[in-house]
Amino acid sequence: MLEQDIERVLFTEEELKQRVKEIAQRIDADYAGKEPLLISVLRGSFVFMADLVREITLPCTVDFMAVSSYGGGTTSSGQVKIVKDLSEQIEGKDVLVVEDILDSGNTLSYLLKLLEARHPASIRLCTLLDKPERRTKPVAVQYTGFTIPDEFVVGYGLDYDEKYRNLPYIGILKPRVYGGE
Ligand code: PRP
Ligand code: 7HP
Repeated sequence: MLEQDIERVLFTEEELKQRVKEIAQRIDADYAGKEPLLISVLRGSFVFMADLVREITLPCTVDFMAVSSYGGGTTSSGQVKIVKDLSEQIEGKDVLVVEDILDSGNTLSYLLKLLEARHPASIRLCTLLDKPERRTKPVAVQYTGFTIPDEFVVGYGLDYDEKYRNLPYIGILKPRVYGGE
């Protein structure tokens, strides 16, 4: 069972639902009269994206990009790989990048630069979780769900070694699972 590897629940399903709704309301207000393109950074953000987009009432479109920098471990390798690029052009569009977690900033500083070079009308970042203590590269973020301490978390799309993404809540993983104390 996945449950036995969880040290403690950080955010319950209900707390996540409530926060996602609040973020969607801000997005609705900020993008009124516009038609934002939401870009989900796979794989981790697929659950958050699916919930967020259903709380947004504005007309919007979605696209997906897959990047990887963690390999199988709990720290970024520093090397960002584009595994799948967008299906559509973003030039002239109001782009909102949707992520599950901002940690070292390595992935997003790379990705935002890459997307800016394609000349969107605007680009903003929405992350469900932010771990500011771990930041090594500065990243400007406009929408944050929760600021969390430096603990390795899983669930609601977030993985360790590709597992735990299907937990409906976010929990701290027991360090023994990844060879910690
Ligand atoms: C996770 C997460 C972010 C990145 C954040 O992706 O989805 O993209 O790490 O970490 P950083 O700020 O230290 O770069 P991961 O590489 O684990 O891939 P995944 O989305 O497939 O889980
Ligand atoms: C990436 C990542 N993936 C899952 N849980 C965390 O705490 C993470 N930080 N960075």
